[in-house]
Amino acid sequence: MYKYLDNIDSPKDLKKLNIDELEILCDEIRDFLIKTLSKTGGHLASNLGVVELTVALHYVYDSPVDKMIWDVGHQSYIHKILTGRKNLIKTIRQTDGLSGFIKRSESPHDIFEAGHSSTSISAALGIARARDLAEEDYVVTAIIGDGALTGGMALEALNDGGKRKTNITVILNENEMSISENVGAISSYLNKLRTTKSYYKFKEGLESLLSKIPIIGKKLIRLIRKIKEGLKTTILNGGMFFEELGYRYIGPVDGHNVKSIVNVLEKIKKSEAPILLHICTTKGKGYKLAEENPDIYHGVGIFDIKNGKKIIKGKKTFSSVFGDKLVEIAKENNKIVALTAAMKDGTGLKRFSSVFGDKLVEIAKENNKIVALTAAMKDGTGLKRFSEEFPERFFDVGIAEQHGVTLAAGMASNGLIPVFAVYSTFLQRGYDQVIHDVAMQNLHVILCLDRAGIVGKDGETHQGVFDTSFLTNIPNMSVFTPGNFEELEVIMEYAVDKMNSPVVIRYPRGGINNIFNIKTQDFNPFENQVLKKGKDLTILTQGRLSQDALNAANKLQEEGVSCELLYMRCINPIDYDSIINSANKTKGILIIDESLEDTSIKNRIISNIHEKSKNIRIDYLTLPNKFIEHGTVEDILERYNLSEEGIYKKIKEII
Ligand SMILES: Cc1ncc(C[n+]2csc(CCOP(=O)(O)OP(=O)(O)O)c2C)c(N)n1
Repeated sequence: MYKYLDNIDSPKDLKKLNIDELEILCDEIRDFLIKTLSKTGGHLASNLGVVELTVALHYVYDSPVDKMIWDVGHQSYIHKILTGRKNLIKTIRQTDGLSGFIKRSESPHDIFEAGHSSTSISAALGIARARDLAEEDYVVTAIIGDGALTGGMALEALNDGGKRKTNITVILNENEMSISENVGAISSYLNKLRTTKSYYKFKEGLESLLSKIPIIGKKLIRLIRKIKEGLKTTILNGGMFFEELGYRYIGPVDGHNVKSIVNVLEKIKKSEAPILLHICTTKGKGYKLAEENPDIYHGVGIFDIKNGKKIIKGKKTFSSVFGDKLVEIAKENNKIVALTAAMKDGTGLKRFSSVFGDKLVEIAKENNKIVALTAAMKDGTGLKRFSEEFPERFFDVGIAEQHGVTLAAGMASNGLIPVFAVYSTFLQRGYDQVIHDVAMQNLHVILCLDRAGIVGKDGETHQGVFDTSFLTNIPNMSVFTPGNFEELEVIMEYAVDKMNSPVVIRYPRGGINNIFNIKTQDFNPFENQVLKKGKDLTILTQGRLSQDALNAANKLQEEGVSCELLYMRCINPIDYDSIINSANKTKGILIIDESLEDTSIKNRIISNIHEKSKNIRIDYLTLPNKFIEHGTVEDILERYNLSEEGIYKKIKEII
């Protein structure tokens, strides 16, 4: 039971409180967030950092008339709480629950959707220019973190907005962190500003002091305003970068002092000029473990509030039950030893990201041409170890995927072998660079695409379901889709040692339990592998769905249906010969692909096969042609029949 929070169902209720009560409300919100997110998981640290800011914004401004645009949107939970969704926060990121990001369909207070970073200033400018053309009057505010400010788009927008003097407020939430520590020269500059005295306070204080001096005081203020530029340069120097770009710089303001923020927002509310308000916050504020480890608590699963320990929930697998039981037995019996044949991680404890990271360290030890790149995703992509072992060969470019790709191209053109680990969805940002800077020059850049396919709780903005279409149409580009950890390792070796052209290696979030026998010795990675022979239907699979397909085929075998399973490890170029050979025998193909119907490789296969043979029936099982919603990976795959059961049913339907 919360004294104030319980009574807040909309920003109107918030406005009934006085400023002292706001402070108590902030404490209540923190408590509510920690307790709720410990049971659901989510972006805890980022949200704890913006409690006071969000409360102040909704206290001073009149949402949704005044518009707030949240960059990335991962820090919008308090905004959701204050705009009528408090009781649904417990469903956040769950299947059929609230989105973890801004969603226009959820509330009129959600103005502009995101998930990828650095878009808020451009969107705010667009909204403000539409307002101005319609001669309307309301406040437009972009709220952007110092991490997101490293993205090129944010700087493009600042550049545009400052010149045209579009009336928006940019609130820069500086906490010195992206997901891991923030990088780059602007970050160092902000850091310096953080330690300077508040320019805003000083200037306001000075002006109010002078205004008290009769007659001469006003003249002095005018004079001071006139020599403002010089004064700033010589004495204050605060925010000059932003002032030069055309913004009135205000700050730094303590982002955990709700009174100060309310005070500043009240003052700038009526401003006609573009403003950059710099607030300083602590990521994870109010939960000691998150303050100490903001990177770990950036996005968390379910955890124990007392000690921060992860609580792993989910379906039990035979493997995990076996593993737990074996430990229990071994404690009692010291004769027990455990053996495995390269399948230590079938239990899902290991992830593709960590296998990738460890393998890259191993390869880099032997080959000093290897360099690793990330766009602010060192931890997520598994590059932490590499960054520690080879700091001089590791490059975090900030949230700047475009720059990352071209930087890699430059490195490759001068003899290095760059490996850029990037999430499938974020590489969408670097598409032109992949074509124009990497592929066209046929450079040996290795793009390791993590989170390919369905990613789960992050939903629409993060699903890795487009790269299969946008990367497999590029000349010179080879695209591999390893189906288990061991195959990832051998493909990485192959890409480094045997190739001298652009390579993509795409793999899903987490781990998989593919137990089928993928050839990893004396193999040609461009050829499909026959996993099971059959005569009734050819099934084409790749990546993580292959095991489900094999299980379904085996089950059908018992019912007298014999499927031939072709495992594709490379989806560009496609090994059409093996497909046509098999299909000439079975007269039917089922293509299974975890991409959208229209982005799937099925389209290329269908047109190629139909050119060669008209009497082969082709069916497919893909995701539907829409932006795929959030939910657990299992729920989403099951929902769209990309599961053992779904594949089984589809084959039966065809046969
Ligand atoms: C284009 C893009 N690349 C990477 C990410 C992954 N990502 C999500 S939040 C984040 C850090 C953002 O830092 P900041 O803007 O400072 O916000 P904070 O969480 O620190 O408040 C990153 C890198 C993303 N959302 N978009």
